[in-house]
Amino acid sequence: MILSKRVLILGGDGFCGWPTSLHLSAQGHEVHIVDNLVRRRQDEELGVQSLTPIRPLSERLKAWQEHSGREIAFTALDIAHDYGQLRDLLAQWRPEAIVHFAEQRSAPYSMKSPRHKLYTVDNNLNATHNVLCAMVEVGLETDCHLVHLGTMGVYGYKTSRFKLPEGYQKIRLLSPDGNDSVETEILYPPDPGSIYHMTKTQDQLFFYYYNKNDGLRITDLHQGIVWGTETPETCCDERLINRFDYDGDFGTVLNRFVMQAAVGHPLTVHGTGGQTRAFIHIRDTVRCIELAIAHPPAPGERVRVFNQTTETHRIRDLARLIHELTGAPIDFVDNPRKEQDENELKVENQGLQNLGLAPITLSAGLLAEVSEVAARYRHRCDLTKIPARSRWRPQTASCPPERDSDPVGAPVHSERQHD
Ligand code: NAD
Ligand code: USQ
Repeated sequence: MILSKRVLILGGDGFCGWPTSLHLSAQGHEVHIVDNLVRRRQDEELGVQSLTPIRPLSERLKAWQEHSGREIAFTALDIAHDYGQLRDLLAQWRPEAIVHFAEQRSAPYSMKSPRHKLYTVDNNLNATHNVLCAMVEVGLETDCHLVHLGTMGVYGYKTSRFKLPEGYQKIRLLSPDGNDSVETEILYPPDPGSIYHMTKTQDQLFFYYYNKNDGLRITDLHQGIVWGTETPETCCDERLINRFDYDGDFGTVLNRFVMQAAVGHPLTVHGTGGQTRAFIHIRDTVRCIELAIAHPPAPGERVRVFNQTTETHRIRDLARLIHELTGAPIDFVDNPRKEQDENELKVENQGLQNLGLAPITLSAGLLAEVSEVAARYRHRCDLTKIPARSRWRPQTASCPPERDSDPVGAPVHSERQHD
């Protein structure tokens, strides 16, 4: 039997947050979404829309109530800048679990221009720190559990002889003369590959500090690339449909390949496609969050880290698979990113499985499901938005800089409330 909890979902209007909110509500939890809807404004900034027709949040919530009889509350607030409102909400509602999705999550978006770098750092670091600081200010050290969505990218993508551990690395410290040594465990050395990924490595230090100093109970989920789009809850009414990002900034690789095949666009493999990455299906994302909430770390326990990923794949192998299934041609394009052309990746991921996760892995049936959604809405695709134009290396004359616009149509440094 599920023990019902009050769960605050920060970023509950997003790609992972929306299906998670519905899933937890369906499980009997009392769910309250906080979101400043910046992701919808980023679509406007980029001149693109989710492939699927996502409804305004108020309509989504009404549809869920009609469908399930369950209510999800919503507070519009910028957790990176409206500290006072966030603190007051925590004080009044006293969540037993907080799920923190509310960060700028695209690596290409974070590298578009200096202003996008500033925005990503300002938004993500202040968002995470405000949550932690507010939890302490209102006395949620032991009664509440923070579940954060981190990324596999904190470890970097260098080939290692060993499996990536779940967060911590055993090391042996040598005395300067080499005659003495002591064994200890440290956070795995961070190696971010973009400004976005760097913010997630900084989040880890915030968690380490607030856990050590204030005893906050925290789970950091290092999630791989999420693919798929629908969960049992989002597909039961078109008004509940999840977003499907396909553009060069927010679209992620596997969903992009599937939709590219559906709209007749060549599959855009960056470089040799020898990059190996970690993946998880959206239905497993929501299940992992459910499991993390059900199993909080004990009071006094260090930050718990799980690798929230079920499988690894090389990008060109995924392209070949989609090619075999659909006949779509493969285009090996210049890689706009600075990343290793080829890497191996072995990942420890037993933690969530030990809590009960039965992984969903890549299959033709699941790909067909994504393909069916992509085909249904292909008339909404703007083909000009497919190429990835955000570049990691300095611009050259043949590659004009992207528009250095204000990322969200508001001052990057908006005034903070420190009351
Ligand atoms: P998303 O952009 O679709 O959703 C994020 C949500 O947070 C949006 O609704 C946005 O409006 C909101 N938000 C952002 N900043 C906010 C702020 N300051 N105040 C209030 N709301 C704010 O992203 P997603 O794909 O759902 O990812 C959610 C989390 O999971 C992110 O932290 C991301 O780093 C992590 N993650 C995602 C993936 C993936 O493949 N999508 C993989 C690994 C980890
Ligand atoms: N790639 C292509 N072709 C494309 C798009 C991407 O070859 O059309 C390549 C990229 O160069 C990269 C890999 O595919 O090597 C993955 O790119 P991605 O855009 O799918 O994923 P990434 O930028 O790593 O970010 C996504 C999410 C992010 C999350 C991360 C998990 O946007 O929020 O943290 O996946 S991880 O990759 O494990 O760090």
